[in-house]
Amino acid sequence: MRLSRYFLPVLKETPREAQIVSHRYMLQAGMIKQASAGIYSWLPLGFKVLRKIENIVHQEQERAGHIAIQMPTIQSADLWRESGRYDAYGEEMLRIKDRGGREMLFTPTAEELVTDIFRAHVTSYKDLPLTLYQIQWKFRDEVRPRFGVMRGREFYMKDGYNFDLTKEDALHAYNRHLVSYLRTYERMGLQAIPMRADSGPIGGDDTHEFLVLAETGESEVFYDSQITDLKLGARDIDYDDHAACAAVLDEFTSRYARTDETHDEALFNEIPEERRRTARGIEVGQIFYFGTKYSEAMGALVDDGKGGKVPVHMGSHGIGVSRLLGAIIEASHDDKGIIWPEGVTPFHCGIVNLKQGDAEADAACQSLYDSLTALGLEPLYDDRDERAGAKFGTMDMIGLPWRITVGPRGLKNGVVELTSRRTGESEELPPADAVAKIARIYQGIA
Ligand code: P5A
Repeated sequence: MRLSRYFLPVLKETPREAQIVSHRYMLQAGMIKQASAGIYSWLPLGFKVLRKIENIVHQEQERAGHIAIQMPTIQSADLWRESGRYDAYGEEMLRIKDRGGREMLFTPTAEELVTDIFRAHVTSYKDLPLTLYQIQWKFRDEVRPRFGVMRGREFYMKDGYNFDLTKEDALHAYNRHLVSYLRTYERMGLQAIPMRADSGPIGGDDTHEFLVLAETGESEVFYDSQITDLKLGARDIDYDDHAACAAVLDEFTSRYARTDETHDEALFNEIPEERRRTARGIEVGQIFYFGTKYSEAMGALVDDGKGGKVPVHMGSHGIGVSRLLGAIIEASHDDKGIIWPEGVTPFHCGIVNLKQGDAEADAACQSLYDSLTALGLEPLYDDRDERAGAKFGTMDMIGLPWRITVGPRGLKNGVVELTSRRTGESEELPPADAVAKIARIYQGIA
């Protein structure tokens, strides 16, 4: 993409309404624009990152054997009456009437709708296990929408639902989700710690939230510092292997880590004092096992193979896809702007032409652009007629991990400059070597 033809409305001034850095940078980098309280338009740069995050989520869901569907955002109140949640959900639910006076709502989550799909089509244990998921907009009329996409009213969520014959199988689905979530967050450059939590309006006893530690997080968390040493890394866990998934759950949840909802001071104090940590965290996901809560209420039964009909065991699992943009920025920025991890960056690298209009510099930039593009990479070429300082400022704010700077002086010696956004370190090298280096960095990522 050439910056002169792109739509990147970078703000010169610091937006006053933003209280936390991710919100400020998302506005300043021209990623989002507020439409009304807690509701945002996604501008090109923000939309690109949202799509990258969404793709990672899809890939990891598919790897775990989960099947994508798409359910509507507007649902009938009748279904929610069957589960008893229409009244129980309270003011967070946006309720709408259609022209016939029928009560509808904008989905805050979709346990009821997916259970309705299941009961219409699945009648036998032979069709289990089954996990259906979607990535879809949700609406919750939060009392205090704030911090931009962190706590929106409209937000983008991956929501998945497992259907199993037995509790044991459903607990395997729970563990499998835990493993796949750890992988998903690590690919985005995040450490998200599973913590025992409270199930709230979704229900059930078993539930873990995934928290990214950040000073601006809304949740207070208590944990054993040893937990931050854990990493899934390159381990290739077989998602069908119950014992292997359960072992990961044990490894990642055996140490004390809880949100304030479930915090137990006495248990916490059993950890050696030097390992006790109190901090704040951003909740980027949550997994639930709630058994037959919805299947019993809504009659989602299957033949059990022994002549009987039994309600299926279920759980649901959510990732805050739009919130993740905020969480990643909170975890990865400096005072000049965002620093995108390679896995989610909107463009793979920037090309800065220090002397637009100079025949040699223009040709070198164009050639770099073509070579990178031919390799399947997406560069953002700042071809505007602007001062170098302004070009660097924009690149630093929007946070592309790599920048190639091209100027007549370097070109005389046959070199361009390659700079890491994270470390600030630069090296001079021939253009072809810069391209090769960037291609190597993104191998297996892009
Ligand atoms: C699990 C999927 C559920 O709704 N039902 C379907 C279950 N879980 S949850 O914890 O309530 O939400 C899942 C994740 O969505 C994100 N989230 C939000 N993101 C932005 N703004 C909001 N107002 C908001 N509310 C929830 C969180 O990341 C949460 O973990």
